[in-house]
Amino acid sequence: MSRLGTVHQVLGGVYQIHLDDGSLAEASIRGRLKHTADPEDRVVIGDRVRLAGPDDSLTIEECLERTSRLIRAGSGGRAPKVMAANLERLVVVVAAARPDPHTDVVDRMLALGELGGLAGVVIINKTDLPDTAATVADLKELYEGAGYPVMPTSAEGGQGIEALRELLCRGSSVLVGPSGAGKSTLIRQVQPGLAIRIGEVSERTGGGRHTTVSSRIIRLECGGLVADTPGFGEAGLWGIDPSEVDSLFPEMEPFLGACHFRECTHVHEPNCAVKDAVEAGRVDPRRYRSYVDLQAAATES
Ligand SMILES: Nc1nc2c(ncn2[C@@H]2O[C@H](COP(=O)(O)OP(=O)(O)OP(=O)(O)O)[C@@H](O)[C@H]2O)c(=O)[nH]1
Ligand SMILES: [Mg+2]
Ligand SMILES: [Zn+2]
Repeated sequence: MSRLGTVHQVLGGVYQIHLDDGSLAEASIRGRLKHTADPEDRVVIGDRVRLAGPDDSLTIEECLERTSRLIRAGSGGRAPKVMAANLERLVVVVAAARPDPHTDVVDRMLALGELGGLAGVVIINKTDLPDTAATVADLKELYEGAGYPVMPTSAEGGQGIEALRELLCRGSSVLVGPSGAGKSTLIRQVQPGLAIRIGEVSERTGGGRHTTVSSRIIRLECGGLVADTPGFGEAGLWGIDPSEVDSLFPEMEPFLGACHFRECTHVHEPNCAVKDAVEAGRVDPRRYRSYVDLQAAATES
């Protein structure tokens, strides 16, 4: 008899499963699924799986079709990495300072979410730190202008934690963002007492120390599912055609049909509606720059 469950954590080849009957179990995986080269076939957190075998030695027999996926391209020739499956929302966490936010990194993460079918939200954390008001206002304007909800938070001062709790208690979310931005700390603010490791920020670099080393899904007492992931900086797009990159930038959408050339890449063509929109201040030049970078990366790969 087969049973269904959801993968909540993968550690050293052991899969922690929340079975649909409410119980927890560990499972191993069949060789065929383990050695697959296609990232679409690698079993990751969030995956719905069919299991077989006795309770004390369950095996994952099959991975069901995904409703969303977070896949980033491998850097330096490494294989693409699936980070999470079937989650509804991508919450990009950056710090207003320590570490300083980089909009190109945020843009790439949001694009990964768009590509995988997750709804993007931007959290600007550490608003308690001195001299960050201008940065917070700037990022808020930038990402609200692009169509994303933006929530300033402070795990220290409590700002925005109630709103974040409301967000995370609904449906399922995956938190991504640079190491040290405060992803794990925020989850613990939402549910105090949760056993979750928090790191320090390096005095020297202002960056984090990669405290969270493996992704896992936490079921909050309020019912929400939240995946905490290790911080990562580079996040290339995987498996996208260069001509589709513009569809990952929601604020460009209104202009996409209006370029002179039907196959316009919005980079070097004349009479480009997207470039006109940038000129007219309707698309932020930083977002456009990120678009150009991702477009070029997709063309190379
Ligand atoms: N001042 C301030 N510090 C914070 C805030 N949130 C988190 N921190 C601190 O930032 C450091 C890093 O927090 P973590 O929660 O470990 O960061 P992370 O994003 O999970 O990092 P990785 O697991 O390495 O990806 C810790 O020292 C936290 O106490 C905040 O709102 N304000
Ligand atoms: Mg962490
Ligand atoms: Zn164009």
